[in-house]
Amino acid sequence: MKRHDQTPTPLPAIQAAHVDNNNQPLTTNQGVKIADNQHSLKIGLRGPTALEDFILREKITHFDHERIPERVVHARGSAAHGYFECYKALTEFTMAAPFSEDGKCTPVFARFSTVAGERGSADTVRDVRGFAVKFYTDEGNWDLVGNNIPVFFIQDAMKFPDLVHAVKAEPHNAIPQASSAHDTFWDFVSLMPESTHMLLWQMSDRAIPRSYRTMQGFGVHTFRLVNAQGQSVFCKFHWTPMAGTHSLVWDEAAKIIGVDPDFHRRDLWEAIAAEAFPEYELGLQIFTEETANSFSFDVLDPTKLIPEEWVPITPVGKMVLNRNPDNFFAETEQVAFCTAHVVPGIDFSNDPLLQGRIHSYIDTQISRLGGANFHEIPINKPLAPVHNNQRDGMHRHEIHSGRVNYEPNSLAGGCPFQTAMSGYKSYPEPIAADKVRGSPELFSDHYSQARLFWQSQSPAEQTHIISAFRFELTRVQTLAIRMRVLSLLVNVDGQLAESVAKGLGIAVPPPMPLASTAPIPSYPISPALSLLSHPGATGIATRQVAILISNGVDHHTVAALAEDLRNSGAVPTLISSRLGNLKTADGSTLDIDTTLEASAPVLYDGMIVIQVDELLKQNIDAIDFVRQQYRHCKPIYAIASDSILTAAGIPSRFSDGTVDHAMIIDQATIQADSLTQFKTALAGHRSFEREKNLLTG
Ligand code: HDD
Repeated sequence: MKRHDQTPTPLPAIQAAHVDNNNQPLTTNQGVKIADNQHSLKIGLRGPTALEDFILREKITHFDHERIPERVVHARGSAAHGYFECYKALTEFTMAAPFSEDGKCTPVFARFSTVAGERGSADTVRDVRGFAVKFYTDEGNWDLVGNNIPVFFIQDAMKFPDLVHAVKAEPHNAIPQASSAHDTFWDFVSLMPESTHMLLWQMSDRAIPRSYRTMQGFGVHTFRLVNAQGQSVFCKFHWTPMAGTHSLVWDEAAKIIGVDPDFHRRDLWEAIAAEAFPEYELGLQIFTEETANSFSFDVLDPTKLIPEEWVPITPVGKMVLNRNPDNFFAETEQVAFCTAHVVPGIDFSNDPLLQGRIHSYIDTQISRLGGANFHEIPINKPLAPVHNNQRDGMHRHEIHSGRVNYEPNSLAGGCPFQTAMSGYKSYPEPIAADKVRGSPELFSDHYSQARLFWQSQSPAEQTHIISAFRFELTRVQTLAIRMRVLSLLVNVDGQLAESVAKGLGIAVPPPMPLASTAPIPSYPISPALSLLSHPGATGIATRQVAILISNGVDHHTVAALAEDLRNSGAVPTLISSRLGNLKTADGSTLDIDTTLEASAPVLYDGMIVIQVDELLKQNIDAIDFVRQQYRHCKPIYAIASDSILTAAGIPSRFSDGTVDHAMIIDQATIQADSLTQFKTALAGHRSFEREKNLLTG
């Protein structure tokens, strides 16, 4: 696919499988037309149903088997089609097909997910997010199965089932759903000091993204790139959203779980439907084995990252998601990502977590998708032709003719044949070592990078991390577990441990003994680790704006505002206490989009409240709406509505007297300057300074 050919057309395998029911008669699965789809076949109108009713039986039997096992982790997810465009050929480092030519485009399917919750759980829970991308390259499928956090809880795949058992709902009562805030999770991680770094990320705002469109993605492990000459370098993969990195605040995330459990799914779907296509830049940290050996940590340890200041990120291309799936089950549910799916030019490192994953993903699809032929499901079919002697198995679709299903053969002219030159060759890494169970000495420093992350956060982000630890550990019922977590945190930062302990009403315990006597490496602060360092696009495209109005509002003002916002790409929604036509000052009417009863402040990135009447001013839902917008640090533009701000107890200044620039008040009508100020605040996403007024303790 070339750069000019990026129209969002379905992949050939999906196109071929597409069914169009338009103007078609209803049939059975055998293609027999159905005369009556309302009644079963009965012996007399009031009699029993005949066993011979093959139409009823086929329909019910199929229905009875409509569900497949959900993913054991990452069950809840949403996906989209798109393409990856390579900026410049990367042949110096890799022969991987997506990077072979300047401007080359490769079709992709990306699935974003939470980890712990079940398929029907809510989107905005505190959790790591999966960020999996299937590249349909002309050399076969390559799956980059990453997360939105660049490190992981454990260092070795051997511990993965334990980690997942601990974080999922507890086995005796299946509580809690999609939450790490319970004893078994914290019991496990407090006994696994290697989790500490990841825990800080998980308690940070990274774990409550505003949107799948505003979170980063990481390949996590060190991978290998291999060029056509067989030379190899190490590489880490980074996705950065062009829309910037933005998160929710916890109180808001928790409320969205109730008011719109599909918040992220809807957001992704609606953005693509509105042609505000989500874009992510792919960047690589490329480094040699010698460079890797100079680090104070081991690049095979997935609980460590390489600070950008040590190895810069080279942008190599961008992914654009431009088409929603046609069918959730056929595509999003049946897509099978496997870390083992690599193409020539991409190879593994010996990271013991990655090594275990290479097995797990193919294995899990076999029970999830009902057999070894899951690669034949349209969404999983490579664009590159498939020819081999693998045969039979459940649900085989392909029909191979002839008597030869082995290699070498002479009866089929030796076909299909091995391609010694262009076929996949594993990098011939020389290894001379004993067969052992254990981990390298450098794996035992569990705190320096946790400290690096902590120290690189802005004050607001640090405050949120403290609150998250307090929330989760308050939910934990066993005091000894709380104490053990604190003893890990002391090794990260005394102030952090103290602030968390204060919320728990306990004294800071002694630090957890270190696992090694090796000197502790120190890292300079890495500003790139703060979410605030990736503001992204400056505009307000796709931002949701609530416009709260009541009878008597000036029609022209509302229309002009809505149009201005729409022209900037934002999505205004007119809200009032009732649906239907609202009477404006000039006697005309305005169509209301939704009501205070049916909507919620947490669904909007900012709000405008215009000329509220006496009734709305006293409406508890309206007051609460404004108050929550304030509490969640979102911009509020009040036009002739300061009375409702007063009713909600909202100040326009911070406690130290300085101006809150996300709180804009006009006494009479809309002012151009104020609107610009509101839009700037909306583009900035949040005014965390406001927390000065909000935080206690
Ligand atoms: Fe995993 C799914 C990401 C460690 C075993 N994983 C899964 C998905 C993502 C990740 C994004 C969902 C893919 C989709 O959308 O279908 N997993 C990661 C990352 C890891 C990681 C970034 C560490 C760096 N995973 C990991 C380990 C193992 C697994 C160590 C096992 C040894 N992961 C699985 C799995 C899943 C899975 C059981 C469940 C469903 C699936 O594979 O298709 O095989």
